Amino acid sequence: MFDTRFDKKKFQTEIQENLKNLFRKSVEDASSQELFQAVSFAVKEVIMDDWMKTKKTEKKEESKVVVYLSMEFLVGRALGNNLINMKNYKMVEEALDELGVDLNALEDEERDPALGNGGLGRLAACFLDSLATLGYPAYGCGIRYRYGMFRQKIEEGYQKEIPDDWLMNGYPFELRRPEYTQEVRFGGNIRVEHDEFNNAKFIQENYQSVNAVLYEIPIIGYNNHMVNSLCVWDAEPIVNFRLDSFDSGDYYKAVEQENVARNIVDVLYPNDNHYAGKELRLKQQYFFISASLQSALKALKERGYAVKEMDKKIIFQMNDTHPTVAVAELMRLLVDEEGLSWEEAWGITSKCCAYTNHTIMSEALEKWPIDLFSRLLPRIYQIIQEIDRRFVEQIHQRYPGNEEKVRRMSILCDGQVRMAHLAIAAAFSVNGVARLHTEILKHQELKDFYEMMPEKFNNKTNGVTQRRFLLHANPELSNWITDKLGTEDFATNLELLENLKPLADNDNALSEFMGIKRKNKERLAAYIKKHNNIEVDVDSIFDVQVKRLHEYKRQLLNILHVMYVYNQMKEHPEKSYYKRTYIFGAKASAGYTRAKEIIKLINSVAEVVNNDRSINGKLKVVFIEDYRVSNAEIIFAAADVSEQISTASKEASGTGNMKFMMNGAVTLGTMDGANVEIVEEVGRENAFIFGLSSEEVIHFEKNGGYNPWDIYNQDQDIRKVLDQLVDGTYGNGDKELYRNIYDSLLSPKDGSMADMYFILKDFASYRDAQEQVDAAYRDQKRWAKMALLNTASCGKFSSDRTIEEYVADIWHSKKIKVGEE
Ligand code: 26W
Repeated sequence: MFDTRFDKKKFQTEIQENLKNLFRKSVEDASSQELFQAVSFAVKEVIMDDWMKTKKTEKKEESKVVVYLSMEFLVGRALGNNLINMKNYKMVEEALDELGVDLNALEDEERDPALGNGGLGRLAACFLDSLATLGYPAYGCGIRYRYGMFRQKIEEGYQKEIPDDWLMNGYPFELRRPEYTQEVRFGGNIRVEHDEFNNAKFIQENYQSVNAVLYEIPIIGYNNHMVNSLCVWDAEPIVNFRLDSFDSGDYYKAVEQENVARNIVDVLYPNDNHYAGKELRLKQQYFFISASLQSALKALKERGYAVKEMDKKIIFQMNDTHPTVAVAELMRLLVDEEGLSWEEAWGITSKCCAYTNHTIMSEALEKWPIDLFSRLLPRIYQIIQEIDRRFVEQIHQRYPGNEEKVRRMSILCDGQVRMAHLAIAAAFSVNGVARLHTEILKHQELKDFYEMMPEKFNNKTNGVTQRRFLLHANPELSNWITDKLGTEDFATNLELLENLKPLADNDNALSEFMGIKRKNKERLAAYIKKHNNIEVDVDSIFDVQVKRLHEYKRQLLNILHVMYVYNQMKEHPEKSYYKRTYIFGAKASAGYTRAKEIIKLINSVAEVVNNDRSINGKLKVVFIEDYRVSNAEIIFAAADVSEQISTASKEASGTGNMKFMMNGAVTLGTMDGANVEIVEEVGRENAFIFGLSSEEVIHFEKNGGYNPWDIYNQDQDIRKVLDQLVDGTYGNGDKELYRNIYDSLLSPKDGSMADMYFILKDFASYRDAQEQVDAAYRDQKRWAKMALLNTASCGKFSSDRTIEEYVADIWHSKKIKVGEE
């Protein structure tokens, strides 16, 4: 079904007009990039009507709006996804075909807007897609980074970071909205004045300020004409002096302002799960939060509401602690600017703000040094002091004389501002992102807070959007499902996939299903041939681990196991091994040395293994360069095995695991994050589970770990693999190349716990699970059944379900319908 409002002829004319106006060219002499631009602008033109209608309806219905505050929105390419959601993909494909243009090739001309690191940013993008699809008025608020996540090049096995100049050719879908510009102030000092009633007024002086300029990106609902906005802020200097009449003081001030503005939105911090405490990052945080909150307040008033009604009309969802300064900024706006009393303002703030926790990794916790914080945000710091004073009073009341509690829970402590504590003290809702994660928060990490305020805590298991990760990423499978179910409704109701379950006993259906997997493997094999110049066999098992490189995610366990398998093949050539292609994709934070060493190791192993003719190509290792949303879509569709092997308790949820499952890959994983719930849905017999449980891990951690030397001494195969790290096998003769990795597993030089992530402890169990994978795949029918049942059981993991839970338990917002008129 096509959208009737999309006229093919008109659309073609529009493209030609755009080519003429933008580039003075016709279809015949335009480049692919120019065509991409012209087509995107033609699509945007259609979007505009729905966008205007959505805003009108939202105002008319007096909707409560969700404001999703996030430092990251990893939206991925827009063109194809927008067409899918507008239900015009096929029609545009046809229209372009008639002009002799290939839509697929145009899609590849779009740079990924990489305004995020990994899970947290991509989750935000999935949520926006679901909000629009379900009909909830919502705004994403974030930063328009000039440079997004760096592009990764692999040179001689090492990661090189290349700046991501994603705006190089312009971004056709954004809209600049200078009329919504907000001023944001930094630094200076606070002067207190008293009015005739002795009310204190707080005046910020000698500050530097910048303009926040709004860009809107349309977020299109699926088949419902709803268009929400992703609002991203750019920084510009405030120029308010005349060149002909400035005195030198003004001039220098103006140049200074320009400098403050210039670098704020320059670049996304590429740290995932690691806090670095950089002043510029705090600037970024306050910059987008102040701009977003000021404009929310303005919009509220413009719609004719009293400030005191704010909690009925707006909800701020804080995506991790990164936007938590919102709590204090809202208090400032309400108290200093709107003249509310502290109590009134706190009542509103705590009813408007909710907080999502995405990690228990202690090194990820944001704690700002007080001197830095108070220098940059003097008034905000005062407000946090008052919030802390009152919070500590509450703790005292509840636990009289318990100074230890106060020390553990206060917001300000040891010269630092603890952002998570600020978030929990202020928010009415604190949620984790998978059941296990929430339980760990309640009973370990945030135990004190849960004990004092249990009513705030709740779980919202993550989900992903099937529009991008099934419909767009895997059209073959989507069409097949449509055919089998006799409906496309799974696009908005993923639970319908359950009706595929009977097909698990239908030989025909199973072979069709695996036929589609094969086609998708061919597509990935072609990508690999083109980018890596490696031939991979589509009949081999595609065993995939793609995600950020982090020690807790244990790519190291995976590659050590590959080294083990390779040794086995060499030592026992008589044994049979099912052909396997191990596929990795991962970016390491620029400053994360260990992570970079692991990338180098993976590439070194690939080099040795892929060029060893004696193993007859039974084993291939591929490292996919520059893993990002666009190539992820190709990868998920082609995977047989989904590696989700984090140390139990460390992965809050994982969302890649869900994307693999949706596309019929079988999980090989630990009982961590959302894997627990995946296994619950698909059945333990349709996954490969191994390793320590989260309780066991936590128990070992509390008792100082375990002794990895016992394993080294007892298991000769593991010993051999470890020795190979330091005997030059994979170092081109350099024995020192992987010494640090070796030491981290057996005897860390920095006094930290040996094998902190229990890689050797879980190795034997992982090896067993891998052998089970091998055996299961040999039985093609059994495998097909498992794979199909994974797709059929993924219904729970739609972000539509997640969003409905947020609405029911936290946001309480209402759907709107954007009319045809
Ligand atoms: C301050 C540095 C920093 C940067 C990013 C700290 C923490 C983060 C993120 C919270 C890390 C992150 O992306 N966490 C992931 O969030 C996903 C969405 O909920 C989960 O699925 C992943 O398990 C979790 O690692």
